Amino acid sequence: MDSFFVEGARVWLRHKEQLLPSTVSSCDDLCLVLGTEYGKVVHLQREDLSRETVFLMHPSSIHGVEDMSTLAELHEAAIMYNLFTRYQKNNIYTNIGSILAAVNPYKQIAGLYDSTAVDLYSKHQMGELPPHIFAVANECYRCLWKRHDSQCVLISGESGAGKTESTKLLLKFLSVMSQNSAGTPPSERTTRVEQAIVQSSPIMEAFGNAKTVYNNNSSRFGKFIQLHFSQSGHIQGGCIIDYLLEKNRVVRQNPGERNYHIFYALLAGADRDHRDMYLLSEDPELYYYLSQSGCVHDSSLDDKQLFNSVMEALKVMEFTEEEIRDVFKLLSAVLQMGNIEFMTAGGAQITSKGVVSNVSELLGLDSFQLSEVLTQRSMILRGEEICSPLTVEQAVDSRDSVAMALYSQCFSWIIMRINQKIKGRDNFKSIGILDIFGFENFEVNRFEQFNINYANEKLQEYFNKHIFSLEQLEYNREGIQWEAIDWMDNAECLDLIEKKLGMLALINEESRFPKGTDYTLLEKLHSRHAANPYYVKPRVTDHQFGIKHYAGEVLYDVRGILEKNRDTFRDDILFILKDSRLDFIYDLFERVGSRSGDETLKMGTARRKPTVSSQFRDSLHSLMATLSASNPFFVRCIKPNMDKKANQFDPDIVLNQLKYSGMLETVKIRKAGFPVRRTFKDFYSRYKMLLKNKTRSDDEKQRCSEIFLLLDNDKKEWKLGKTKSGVTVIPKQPPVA
Ligand code: AOV
Ligand code: MG
Repeated sequence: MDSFFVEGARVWLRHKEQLLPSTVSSCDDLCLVLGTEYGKVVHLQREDLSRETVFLMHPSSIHGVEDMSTLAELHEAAIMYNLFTRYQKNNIYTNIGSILAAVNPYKQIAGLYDSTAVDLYSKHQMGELPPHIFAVANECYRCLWKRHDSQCVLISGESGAGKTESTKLLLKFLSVMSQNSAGTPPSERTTRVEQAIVQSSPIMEAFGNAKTVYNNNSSRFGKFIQLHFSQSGHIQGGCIIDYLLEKNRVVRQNPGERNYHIFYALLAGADRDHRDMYLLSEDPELYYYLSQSGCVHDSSLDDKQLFNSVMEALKVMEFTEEEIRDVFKLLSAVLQMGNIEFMTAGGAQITSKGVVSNVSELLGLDSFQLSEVLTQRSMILRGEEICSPLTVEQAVDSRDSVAMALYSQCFSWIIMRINQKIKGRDNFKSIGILDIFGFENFEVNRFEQFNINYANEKLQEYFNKHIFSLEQLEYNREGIQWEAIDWMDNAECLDLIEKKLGMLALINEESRFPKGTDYTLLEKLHSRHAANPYYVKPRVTDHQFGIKHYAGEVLYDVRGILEKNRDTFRDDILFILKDSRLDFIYDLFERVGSRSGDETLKMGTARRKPTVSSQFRDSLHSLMATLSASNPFFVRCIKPNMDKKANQFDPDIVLNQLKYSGMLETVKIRKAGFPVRRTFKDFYSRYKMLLKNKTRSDDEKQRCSEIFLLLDNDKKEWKLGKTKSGVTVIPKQPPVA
């Protein structure tokens, strides 16, 4: 009898194109019964069996490994099963060489991130302790001195995979390292900056995160946080760059989703006196901007507690009472703005006068002027003012555009204030952490998803470049032979989007074209790109185009794209906002147009205002340039299920992510390659004591070879190139003599 027919044997079962990890639960002469680890029972007739359909599992797969590159079996199923067995034991982190895979546990795991863990990981080198986000942070910190260049951590994964939580953990670890850094004690300023950086998270999340179908705390903007360190290891300053807040959410949300957290927090947390001051009610249902989606509460979100933590953070960041009041008044004005209603009477008329007067009071505007500007449009033509009435639909649009402008200007102002607070010297090296909005594919995808997915595509390109292209290049350069690995390149998809005459160019061209409409855009997209293998022209609908992204095919609704891309704001509206009695509102809009790069609201100036997508493309390109100048660490967040639930590992969901992120190829390249590379000189000086002065050679390469032979006589784990030595794992550092 074959050995794998023993009851309890661990095997792989090939089933419908998949390999399923299984255990033999019974077997007799006729039939074999297998229980798969993911919960299925499969009966097989003995005559069906061949070595192809069921084969024994390697012990490394059975027991699980901390580093995927030590798995003996190289297929996606083995990688996934390794994640699964570890996940079941609450080991959510796994290494793939120097890359960290993190499976979202959707629960708090006791002790995983407490101060003991921080302390432990800060005292050990990478590889000495189980894989952990703190190990990445620690290595990153040490590399500031080891490698003499700036570092960055790039966190990827689809919406809800755990990027933002990982970012906060990195910040937490680094700020403790900064506090405990040897040498001079941290200055008072350092401590303040550290505190402010940690406290900026609750503020940014309250204003920039919201509940979506994929994530109850979904980042609706991207951010790149740079921490500047001093030579002695303290954080001496920081800087946050934000990317493309989804401002449309302020006025519209999909069913089951919410507006930005801060609105609900304000209603739940402000006391009566404050609510009176802000002219606010307690009940979110009363506000159209909050109630339209049918979701105002979520059991996982504690709005009142969020309010308290935001208040505390605002105080730590030294926002003044007055500033806080100004911001809340603006938020209240936005909410009430949504309740302004119109009817038709020879053009739009406002039916809710009381609401307009509240909004005007909160914004320091003249109520009459506000009503006028919402219901008619005035233009100066040959020195004369000409007014034309708006339809109800246009009036609603103008109302919504004011709400969005107020909110997005306020968001930028908050980021600016945070940056003022954490600004410091940057005379040594920095660590940058990138946390963007993850890949999304909703039922209806719009301009926002197009940009979000484009950003993810860029990040994947950067990953590919580092993990595959540059790696290959280095082996060639060093003259080291190795087996090439076939990886999925997304360059063509990116070309479709951003190259000359690509989709972005078409969208921008059509945005500039006065007669351009969403439909003329769609026609052009179809006619120019229909033949591109990454472009999808849906057969049935007449308002969609699609892209085959690295993470899956997404159909986008063309309706509204041009307007969002043009992002124009009427001059007459801007004018009355600048006329506000309140310094805060005046300042928010006064800056518009006067600062470079912040011209998003101004229209009709001699210089053409850049479109949203061209600005976004430029900011992504400049981000990539910054990243290319630093040494990257990669964290791959993985979502175990679509239900946001703990202890639920859905193999199909995970497998898909492993596939599109190129995890198998990553494991292969890590396994085939020599990820730890040092120049001969560097390697020799670090490990020379192992030779105990016995070397006879003057040649650095020869000396390195002697050290390696001592460590691994079989020559399996190292290779010597032209200028560098490559090792599969970091050799244990010899004790300092
Ligand atoms: P994202 O940043 O990747 O999505 P988050 O970091 O917001 O995802 O994670 C989503 C949710 O998963 C969090 O609110 C937590 O409830 C849970 N979670 C994630 N990581 C952990 C962890 N390490 N431990 C415990 N719970 C965790 V988006 O921003 O939508 O792309 O735009
Ligand atoms: Mg996030």
